Amino acid sequence: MNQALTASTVKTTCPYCGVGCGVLATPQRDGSVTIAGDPDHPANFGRLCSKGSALGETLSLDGRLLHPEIADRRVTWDEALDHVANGFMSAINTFGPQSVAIYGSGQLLTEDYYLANKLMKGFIGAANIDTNSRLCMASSVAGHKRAFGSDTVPGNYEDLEQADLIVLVGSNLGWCHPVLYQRIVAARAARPDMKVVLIDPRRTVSADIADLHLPVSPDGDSALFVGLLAHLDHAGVTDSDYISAYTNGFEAALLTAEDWSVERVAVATGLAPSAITRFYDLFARTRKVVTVYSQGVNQSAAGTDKVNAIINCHLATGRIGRPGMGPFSVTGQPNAMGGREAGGLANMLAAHMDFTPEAVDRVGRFWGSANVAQGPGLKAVDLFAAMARGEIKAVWIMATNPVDSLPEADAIRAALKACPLVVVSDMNRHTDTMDLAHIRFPAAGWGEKNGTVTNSERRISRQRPFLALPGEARPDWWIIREVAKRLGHGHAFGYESPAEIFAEHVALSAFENGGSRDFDLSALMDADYETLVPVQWPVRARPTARMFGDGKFFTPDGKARFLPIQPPPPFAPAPGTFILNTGRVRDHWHTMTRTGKAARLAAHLAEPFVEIHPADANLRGIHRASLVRLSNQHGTAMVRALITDRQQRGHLFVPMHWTDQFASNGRVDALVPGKTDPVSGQPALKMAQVHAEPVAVRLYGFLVAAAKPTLTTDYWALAPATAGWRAEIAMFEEPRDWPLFLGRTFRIDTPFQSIRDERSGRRAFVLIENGKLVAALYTAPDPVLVSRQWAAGLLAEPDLTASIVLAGRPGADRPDGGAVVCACMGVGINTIIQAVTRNGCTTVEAVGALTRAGTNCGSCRAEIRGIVDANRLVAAE
Ligand SMILES: Nc1nc2c(c(=O)[nH]1)N[C@H]1C(S)=C(S)[C@@H](COP(=O)(O)OP(=O)(O)OC[C@H]3O[C@@H](n4cnc5c(=O)[nH]c(N)nc54)[C@H](O)[C@@H]3O)O[C@H]1N2
Ligand SMILES: Nc1nc2c(c(=O)[nH]1)N[C@H]1C(S)=C(S)[C@@H](COP(=O)(O)OP(=O)(O)OC[C@H]3O[C@@H](n4cnc5c(=O)[nH]c(N)nc54)[C@H](O)[C@@H]3O)O[C@H]1N2
Ligand code: SF4
Ligand SMILES: [Mo]
Repeated sequence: MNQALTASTVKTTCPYCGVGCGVLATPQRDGSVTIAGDPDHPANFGRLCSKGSALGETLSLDGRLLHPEIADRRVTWDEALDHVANGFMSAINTFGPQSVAIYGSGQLLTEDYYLANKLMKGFIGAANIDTNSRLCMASSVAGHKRAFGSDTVPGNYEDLEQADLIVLVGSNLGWCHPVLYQRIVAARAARPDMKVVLIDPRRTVSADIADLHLPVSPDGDSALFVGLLAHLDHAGVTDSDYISAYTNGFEAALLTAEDWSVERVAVATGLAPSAITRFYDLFARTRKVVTVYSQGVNQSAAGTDKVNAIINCHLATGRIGRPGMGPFSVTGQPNAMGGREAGGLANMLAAHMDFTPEAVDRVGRFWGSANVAQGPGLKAVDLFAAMARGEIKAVWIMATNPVDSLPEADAIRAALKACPLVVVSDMNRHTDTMDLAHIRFPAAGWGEKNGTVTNSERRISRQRPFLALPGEARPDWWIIREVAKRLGHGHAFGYESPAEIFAEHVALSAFENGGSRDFDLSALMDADYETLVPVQWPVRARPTARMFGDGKFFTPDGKARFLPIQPPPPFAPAPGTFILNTGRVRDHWHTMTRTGKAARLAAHLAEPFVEIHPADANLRGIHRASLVRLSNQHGTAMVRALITDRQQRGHLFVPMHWTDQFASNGRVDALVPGKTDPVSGQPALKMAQVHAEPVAVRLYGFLVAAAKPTLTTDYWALAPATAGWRAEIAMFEEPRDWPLFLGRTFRIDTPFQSIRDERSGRRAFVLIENGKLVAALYTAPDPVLVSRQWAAGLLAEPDLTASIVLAGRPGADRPDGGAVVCACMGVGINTIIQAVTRNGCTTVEAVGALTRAGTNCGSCRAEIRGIVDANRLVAAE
């Protein structure tokens, strides 16, 4: 158990999404930590979503790396640090500074980022430091810079509440930025005239608040917004005063847009002309419009163009920098924004400065280094390609898991295997990337580390520690400092605390700035780090809630730029293949290193799946809950079929979360090609082409076990249960020797009790010791029908008998709640359906009053509404 650092409540920030909610963490006597939303934090005002609420359940030391390792051997910090410094030094001496690289993450704190960047760009003298934000925010950064001359998000969260129209483009806000979504839901309840349009090929839960859902073809967004620009011009709602006073390039942008009639847009987007016109009219007649966009925009081979196509429409109408209006790129990770500030991207220098000769000189003088990198380094995808070619001799990966999250993930794995020196700093001993490391640094995690993060609305908040550093774990900034010292740069890395690093970051932002750069923290020069309250940048003498309200931009002539956008031709997949789209689910975070520890989060969606349209499934012989093999020239994956008309025909959706730690073959990035946006270098993670075919399974199975099982079946997916583990399995052949199979899987010699139904071929095996369930396995030739929640719950029950467990379903006295919908209150789908069909609930509120579902964080309310709607119809029939 983790040691508490304090007994009192600590104000900190959630380590998940870019909403950046304030969290109150209170360590308890029993070693647990109570988590609550911070009512004073301006991002969430006390709200938390399901992931934030479950943070206390992710803090165990299970699976943590607690000491440094070289080649799987425990070593002292000195040995590990010396080894890394020597390895980097020898690569630099032999092959030059371009032969080494750092690959970081938006989950590093600003202070960590600042030091990693200073070491690489300032003192090693090459710019090969890039970050997973390349997979996330790079197209927004590039689009902002093309339009504004700086990487600036103009608006803030209040704009979302004040807007009369919110356009969500490629954003599943309901699941990915749940508290922001809740703020919109609340604003819309208060002002029912507020409209929401959702632009997403899938009908996601976010459609719940949408007045209009436009199921756009993949990458049809540019055409849609180019057509909108033309429409705004025809409708006479462009703001010519604004355009002439504050912008350049309107004529050229309009010239390219003019050919894009609604009919042409309809062809390029797959949307009905009437739906397009409805959207265009709504946009044209509403002044207060915020366009929120995320990975459906950024993660595309035309991502930067999509960003500028959106910004063009806001500039053309002067709807930017004022209350309730503007383009709003929401950030993904807790410190995606902070990384951009510190220079974590290979094409940025530091503090929002580019590699201009003046900036290189300025930063060199500030850092006291004559060796500052002169130009950009390798962007993530190129960096790993260079590694595959043998050009990168040493790499240091921090707080990211590229073996799972970069495209062509199998090739990434191969590149790392071939790299002479792979250093990984992570909290966990086993991740798919950690498993390839030559040297492992045990990093401090959330609750232990100390520093700052910046959220989507440019608000800097403190992450504060409330737990002691476990074992020999150290914060990332400390590890970087120690390596920097050993590389001979001790004079420039003498920091004793994150506060000192932050102070230098503040000073650099202000250094020779004088209003010439957007990123400016000058008013924080004398701020007390310990008591720093959440504050939005720029932090100058005068507070600035929004940027560009005065029409001044950071381009050389101070004017914003329109970009002429040429939409790409529609994507036509090869005959017989599907377009594979990827993304997130509500209760998991990325590669599940944290959320994969919480049973109640795992209970929402417990295995990797593919969403497929019913007609496509039918055509391919893919049955409900059967297994599907996805394949293309890059790799394969095996996942569960989730047949749903939320998905368009010809499209598939697979979540990005499952790794080799949690499933036999669920890494979706093994299938995604490494194609990138030419401007931003961001990979097109939302578009792969795959074959999908049913898997011939002999036996399906579901198991629960008190101890972690060893899974070797052809398919498996493991998840935590409240008092043990649960797993889905499937086999292409029946085991010849069941006792041997059970013994291997559960590492138990004791014989199991079993039953077999000859007619259906169903079997159940169970082992109970002293009334407690040790393990149970249910198998069947078809997907197993056992209630997962019930069976997983048995692990926590006393006084069990084999017959109860073997029955495979709860007795009549114990209704089966079904798959969990409300993670906070643990309410399952069956309970909600019953509330509708038996108890006559017709609203989410009524269901909440009866079952408590949806009454805590509210993240599941859209799903509850879906269930209510579907079953009200059934009930009425
Ligand atoms: N629960 C949860 N929340 C998270 C995260 C998490 O792992 N789990 N991660 C965080 C991070 S780092 C990020 S970056 C954000 C991402 O947040 P989002 O971008 O909202 O999430 P995604 O699911 O990646 O993708 C959003 C949507 O883009 C759609 N899309 C795909 N192609 C296109 C297209 O061509 N056009 C349009 N218009 N839409 C398209 C997809 O169907 C998908 O619904 O979420 C953050 N929040
Ligand atoms: N197909 C597809 N691929 C995608 C995406 C997609 O939508 N589709 N989304 C992309 C996006 S937007 C993102 S942001 C990436 C995310 O992908 P990753 O960054 O690879 O995912 P994480 O699971 O967040 O990895 C973070 C790692 O850092 C560790 N960690 C956490 N905190 C700390 C810390 O403080 N210090 C250190 N040293 N380690 C820490 C965790 O244990 C974990 O192993 O995935 C990208 N990949
Ligand atoms: S919305 Fe949820 S995941 Fe995002 S910061 Fe807030 S509590 Fe954390
Ligand atoms: Mo992200």
